[in-house]
Amino acid sequence: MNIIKPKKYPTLYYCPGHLSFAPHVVLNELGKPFELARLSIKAGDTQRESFRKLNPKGKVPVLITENEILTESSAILLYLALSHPESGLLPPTPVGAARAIEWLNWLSCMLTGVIALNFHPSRFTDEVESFNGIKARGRLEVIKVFEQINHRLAENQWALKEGYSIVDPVVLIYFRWGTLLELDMNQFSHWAAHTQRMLQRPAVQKALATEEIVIGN
Ligand SMILES: N[C@@H](CCC(=O)N[C@@H](CS)C(=O)NCC(=O)O)C(=O)O
Repeated sequence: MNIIKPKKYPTLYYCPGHLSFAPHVVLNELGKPFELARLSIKAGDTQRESFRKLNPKGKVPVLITENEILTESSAILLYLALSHPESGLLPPTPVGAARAIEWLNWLSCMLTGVIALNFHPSRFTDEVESFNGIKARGRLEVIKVFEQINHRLAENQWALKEGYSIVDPVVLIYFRWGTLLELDMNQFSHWAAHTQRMLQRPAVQKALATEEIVIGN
């Protein structure tokens, strides 16, 4: 694959099961043509020089539009929603939009925090013998945050009271990571119900099939 020059716009660079899943779902929801470029983090694709020319941070998602290279899941999601206001994927009120950012910011900070403690203890210490302690602590911290997510999802059908939005696919991918951490995700009953609602959506089903991943314990 020629990483630098996509054939069509927009093109989403993604790795199956990662945060790029959220903009992938949103692109499906919009129902307009787009291209996907699949990368493997495991195989080192995100650290290759060619990819780092697109995103020096070496992370997915990246969205290439005709004029821009966008990085950061929250920015990409916001761009997609704002450029398709008819989709209703972002509430039109200042407070509604702020609530969306509140969620997105919170969730994406988790990646470098409690989630990384579990999946990447080497980012926090060079002492291999400390890895298990960091992971164990990280697990407790994840559970605390997951309880808060569950609590917030008790209030409405979707993350925002206005309805389904760009936030919900991000919430879904964190649910999957909970299952990968072998947490019993059914303990988070409101979140588990949210996941079931998400799984009914054709855009989600299509993204899961394309990425060849499943969600659930
Ligand atoms: N803050 C970024 C985080 C993106 C991120 O951490 N992506 C991970 C996958 S979930 C990644 O691409 N990792 C590749 C690597 O570290 O080589 C965002 O919200 O988009």
